[in-house]
Amino acid sequence: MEKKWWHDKVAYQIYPKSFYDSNGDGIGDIPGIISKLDYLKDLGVDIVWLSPCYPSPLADQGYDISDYYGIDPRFGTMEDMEKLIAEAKKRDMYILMDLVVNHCSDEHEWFKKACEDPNGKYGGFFYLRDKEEGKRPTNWRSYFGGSVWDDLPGTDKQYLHVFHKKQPDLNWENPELREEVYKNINWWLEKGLGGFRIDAIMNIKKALPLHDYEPDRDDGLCSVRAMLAQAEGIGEFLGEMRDRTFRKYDAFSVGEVFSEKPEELPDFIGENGYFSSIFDFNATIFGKSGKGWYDASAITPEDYKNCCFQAQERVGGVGFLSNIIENHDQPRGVSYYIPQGDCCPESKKMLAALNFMLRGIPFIYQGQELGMENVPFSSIEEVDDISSQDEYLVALNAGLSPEEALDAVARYSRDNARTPMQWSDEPHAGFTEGEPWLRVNPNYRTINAAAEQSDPSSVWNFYKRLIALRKDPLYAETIVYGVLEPFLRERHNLMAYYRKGEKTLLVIGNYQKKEQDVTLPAPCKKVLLNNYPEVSMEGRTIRMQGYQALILEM
Ligand code: TEU
Ligand code: CA
Repeated sequence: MEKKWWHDKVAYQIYPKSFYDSNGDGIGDIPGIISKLDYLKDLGVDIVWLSPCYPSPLADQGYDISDYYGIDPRFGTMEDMEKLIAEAKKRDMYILMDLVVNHCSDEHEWFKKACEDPNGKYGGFFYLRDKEEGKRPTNWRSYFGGSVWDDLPGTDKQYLHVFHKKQPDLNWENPELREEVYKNINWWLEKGLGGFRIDAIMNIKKALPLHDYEPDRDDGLCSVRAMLAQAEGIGEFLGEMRDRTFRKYDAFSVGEVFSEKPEELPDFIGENGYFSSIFDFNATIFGKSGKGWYDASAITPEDYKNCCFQAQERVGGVGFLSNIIENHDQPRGVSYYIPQGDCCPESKKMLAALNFMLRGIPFIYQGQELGMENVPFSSIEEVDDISSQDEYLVALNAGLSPEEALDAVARYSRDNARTPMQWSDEPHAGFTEGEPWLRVNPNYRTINAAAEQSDPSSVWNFYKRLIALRKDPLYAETIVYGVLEPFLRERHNLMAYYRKGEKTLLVIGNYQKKEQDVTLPAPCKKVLLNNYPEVSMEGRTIRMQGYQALILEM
């Protein structure tokens, strides 16, 4: 396999609105990110992905872009962005921006022009259909609830939006639109970006001609996913985008890809794939229900193990997955993947080790390195996120009581990950000197960067050691390129695997509170990482403590 500059990197996702506020308006900003670059460098991060900071009405927190060539004044200026890229470069770091081109904002000038002249050039940038009284062009339900169709203001047409109504879908079938997208990507890459994370990209190809599918809820609508499953030919768009943009710059591109077909993996992330990498969402989507969040089933340690191993098997040596525990759309991983009541520094570190040592590119979401946890929501009024608000209504409509509905939403709410980063035990966790836009998690007095950086046994320092291990010249080749082989796969609540390359490493996590004995197949040369002070070993049998994680050189 041809080696690429990003293979051995460690990436970190920043949600700008909640990372660090430099000017006291309660909103995180780019100067704030610049001032924390040394913090990230110290941790060992190489690649920083910023969730969107383009001009936006923030209907979906920036995933609704009104100008692809700007920076939202709330986040800073273009000079700030250029400075961020330059400051990152000085530290051998790379900045990725978020490429949100399945849709724009209804406040983008393209959309405004489409409203003025739906039959003109910009009408062709969107999916427009003639409005018929009492009927929608198709019966698809948007990801955020309700029909995907809304009236195109001032016209007798309707437009398609698979997400929020303020996020009209762009028509990728139109070559003029595609040219605009490529021009914009190249414009940013010329500024020295390392690449892009590519949002919701599987939605750009619709199954044509548009038509109804079998309804899947009482609302008479069907999930837009039913249509996507029938869409063919997305590769033509993705290959063209790669050739016209990323490839020329040797840029890193990581796709938010939910529904690729297994046989298409080589096209997506193989040598000369459409993307450098795609996220592994196998554990993220486990147990989710077509009915809504309220109907989802919990994920157990066994499920988590199987999800990771299945994804690893599927990809094998074809390419590189990007491995995540959480992101801005998910609850906090430690609250989600660790059985209720067992969330503690040891279990957080175990989850970190098990995920981080998988083959692929590790992505850390801001605060994950501190072991930040879900938020104790006490009322739906405290929830800002549009997706959570919709899911609350879905749960109520399904007959749940308000308490039960809140409970379901609290477990999955995207706001769990969106509360301000916990920097210190100062007011508002040191995130802002003003009033934060979203309430800080009350546990910031104990879970915060300042406290953890000075505590050698903290979750933060464990992450730092994991990253250092990945970069250790003795082990880097094995951790980056070595094959993954499950060990004692059938053993209940044990997740263990080999990484075999120049060296042989064994990663073992006792995924439960109870201790459990593990007999090694061969002598262990060295303990590379341990989330406990000691290893209790008799002969070749290790008595693993509750949630103990070990990385051994064999
Ligand atoms: O998410 C795409 C996506 O599939 C989401 O619908 C996801 O399932 C949902 O957030 C769960 O509630 C991307 C972005 O990551 C997300 O923040 C945006 O809201 C969305 O695209 C629209 O741009
Ligand atoms: Ca600010």
